Amino acid sequence: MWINPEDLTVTQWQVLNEAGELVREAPSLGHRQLLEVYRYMVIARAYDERAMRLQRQGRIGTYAPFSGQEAAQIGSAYALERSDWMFPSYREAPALWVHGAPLEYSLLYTMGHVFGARLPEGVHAFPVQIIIAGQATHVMGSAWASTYLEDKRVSLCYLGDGATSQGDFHESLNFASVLKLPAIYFIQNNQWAISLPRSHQTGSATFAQKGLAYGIPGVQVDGNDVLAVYQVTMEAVRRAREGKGPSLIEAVTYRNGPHTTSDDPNRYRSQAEVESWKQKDPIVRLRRYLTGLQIWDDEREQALWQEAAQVIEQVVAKAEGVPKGTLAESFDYVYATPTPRLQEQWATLERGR
Ligand SMILES: Cc1ncc(C[n+]2csc(CCOP(=O)(O)OP(=O)(O)O)c2C)c(N)n1
Ligand SMILES: [Mg+2]
Repeated sequence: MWINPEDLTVTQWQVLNEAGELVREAPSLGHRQLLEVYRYMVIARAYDERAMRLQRQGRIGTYAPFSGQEAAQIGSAYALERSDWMFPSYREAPALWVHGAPLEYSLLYTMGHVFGARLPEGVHAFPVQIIIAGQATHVMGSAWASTYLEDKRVSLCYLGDGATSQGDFHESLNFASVLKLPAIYFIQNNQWAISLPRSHQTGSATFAQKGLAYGIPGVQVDGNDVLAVYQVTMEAVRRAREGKGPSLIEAVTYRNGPHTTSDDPNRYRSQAEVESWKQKDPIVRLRRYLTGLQIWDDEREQALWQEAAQVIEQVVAKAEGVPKGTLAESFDYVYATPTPRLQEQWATLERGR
């Protein structure tokens, strides 16, 4: 008579095990695409390491590192068409990059430059969302617009484990299900919401099942397995494009670094935990697979990291070459006509000079 959560079994989807061996059939990606995905992952890691150092040198502002989450982000973004819409949070530089946003925009963003939040024309992504789960409502609105316009676009938003406790998330799921919208809720369960562990975040056994009460299918995927992430996201994209409604994906992964550069994770998590996740590193796993396919070796690995360093050097030079913004600029692009409150704030600022 009772519907019991214990009766639900969720099996984590995996394609590549930690040794980089196939545990089931691989998605249909050719060698060229596999190498492209690996290149994205390595350059993203190099970017992250460099950005951490730039912050310590005072060259960028507060930074939210993503190291450890490359497979979750790149595997999912790779499944989208460039014409689809992406709604990122503050940790998604790699996903944005795969979706066509030049990396220097992410750096500009952390420098507090307004243009960091204003992506080039033709990049179908919204600005970084800092308000936890705010983008869940946007993804729903965007997917609704696509239904209305019949443009066959899919809208995907990235959310953290913490975001699933916000009302916006639940309201959005309900709308998306009732209206059968082409929306994808991609949850990166990186085990922590700042210092709050996953165990304190929810009483649900998984985040994958969060959509069920709303009538939304869900899947839990090994978020450090880029092939598995790509495969399940492709499935969600197909469903959305065929008009079958929204999907929810939980990618189980780990944030290797601090929440942001102003956080000290040693105060709330053990070194043993961090070490255990290093064994599951998404980059190492794909490298092992590529090596097994005999399309990768040490020489290529070295060359790729050298290329990554050069790419990042150019990204830094481009971002630092953009003239510093003015404070006045932060009032632009908010409303076409400034509201009385904005005018008041501006006047206060002027008086304080
Ligand atoms: C509405 C709202 N409440 C609180 C915060 C402060 N805050 C910033 S990040 C964060 C934790 C989010 O954790 P999670 O959703 O797991 O994402 P992660 O940072 O792990 O990627 C919180 C509470 C915020 N930005 N917005
Ligand atoms: Mg989290």
